[in-house]
Amino acid sequence: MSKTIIVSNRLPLQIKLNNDELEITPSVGGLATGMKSVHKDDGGLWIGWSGLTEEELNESLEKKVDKAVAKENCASVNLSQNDIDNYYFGFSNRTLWPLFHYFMEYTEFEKDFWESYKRVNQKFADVVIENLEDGDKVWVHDYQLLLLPQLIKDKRPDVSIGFFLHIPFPSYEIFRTFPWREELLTGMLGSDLIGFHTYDYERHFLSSIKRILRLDVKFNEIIYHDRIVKVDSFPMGIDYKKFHEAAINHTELNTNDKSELQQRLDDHIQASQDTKLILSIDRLDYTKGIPNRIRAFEYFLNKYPEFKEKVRLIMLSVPSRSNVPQYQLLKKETDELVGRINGQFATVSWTPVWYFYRSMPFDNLIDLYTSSDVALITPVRDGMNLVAKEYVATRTKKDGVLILSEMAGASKEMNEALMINPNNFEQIADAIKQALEMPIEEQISRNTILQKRLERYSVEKWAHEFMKSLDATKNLGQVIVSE
Ligand code: GDG
Repeated sequence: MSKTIIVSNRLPLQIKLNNDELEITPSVGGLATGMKSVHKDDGGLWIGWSGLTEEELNESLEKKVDKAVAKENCASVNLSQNDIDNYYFGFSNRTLWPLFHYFMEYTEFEKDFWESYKRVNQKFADVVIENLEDGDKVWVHDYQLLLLPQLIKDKRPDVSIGFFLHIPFPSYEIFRTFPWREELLTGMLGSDLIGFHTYDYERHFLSSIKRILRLDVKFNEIIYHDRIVKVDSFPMGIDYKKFHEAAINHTELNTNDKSELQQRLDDHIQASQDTKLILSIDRLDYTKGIPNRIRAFEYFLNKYPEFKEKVRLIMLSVPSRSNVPQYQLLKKETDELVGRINGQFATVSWTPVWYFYRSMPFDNLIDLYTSSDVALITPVRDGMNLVAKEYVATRTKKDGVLILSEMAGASKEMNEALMINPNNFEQIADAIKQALEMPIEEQISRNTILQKRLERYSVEKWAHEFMKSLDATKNLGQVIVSE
């Protein structure tokens, strides 16, 4: 029976090494959930890095890892510490990530990073090819593996290959600065279907294809050698049911079953019924607009002083890529800004910003989503932003207001949110005021529409639509042959 091979940088598993014993737990992230029907229910295989470097594994441990991941329908690609430093922290996170998010000043064009990226993409290709059987399809994920589709296609032209980019594709003017731009584009063109979150990213990609490779593009189809490569947008959804049901169960908890965090949040709500909570959750990443958010909140408190002691910003910032220098600088800047605003405005009974620098278990995430009156999401660039969708999904009474940056891919599908430009503090301050004063009927009417849309376009539906479209590309190839 033919299967689908999913390929991503990391396997959907957390693997820990404990005195030569392996502890394996499945990841519960959005991608893993969305791909479940393609992966496990369909007899598929997931290929990726296990999270343990070659240096951490001796021969017998490597065999143990292979055996353990095989049980989860996975196969691992072995990477060395040098690969991780250069391909992952280097080329992926210091070149592609900043460039594709329009942070030119952070982008490093390092030949060594690029060479490592090519080598590691080849390592992935070898494992994919080793596991391919006739009739299999391949779905490659994200910016760490842009060269992989062509590496597979070269060896197995018969195989259908889909590629999905989870981050923005930048405009031609940005992309053209990239020294190895032709190689990157032709790497992607090994796919039969290339998917993006939004139509804008698709448009930017096609423009680079036309202007850099000078290829013919008809609507959303690229004529490439004797093949057609289809390009389309597939906005990724969330596991709506999981978030919505967790929120329903959460409201039914007895006091004794509540988390410590929830008890603190309840205390806060009880202490002053008219004090509101504004929430933000993101990885500590310079694309997420964290300093902008804090500065805009400070601006809001200065512009509308009547809200002092009546509102609190809860910021959950999850540590991320902390060995990359820009992330260390951002951490410092965030600490200082939070310190400044708390120092300036706090009273004996009120701290304006509650700041958590850590990741939290899923239940605490639900505590935060369900207790907050407003979600303030201000990325300066973001492929999609699933947090915006998760917040809305947990509003079981349909109250709550989402303030969303127009620079997030999610803004294209969430028109009922209060939309802001993350660089316009005046506008953010006014949106915060509007959100805090929004009549409950208006909140319900906005969230009703948003929830319906999120429920319909869940992450399972997203994966299904992508696979359906990939299957349909098989017929496109025949059109060319018969012309
Ligand atoms: C990339 C793109 C695109 C966060 N903190 C905790 C936690 N989370 C979960 C959230 C959410 C996910 O992590 C974050 O997803 P985002 O979409 O917001 O952002 P990125 O990590 O940057 O993801 C992005 C996405 O890929 C998908 O294509 O939307 O644009 O940058 O699901 O709930 N989960 C737990 N504890 C935390 O502390 N358990």
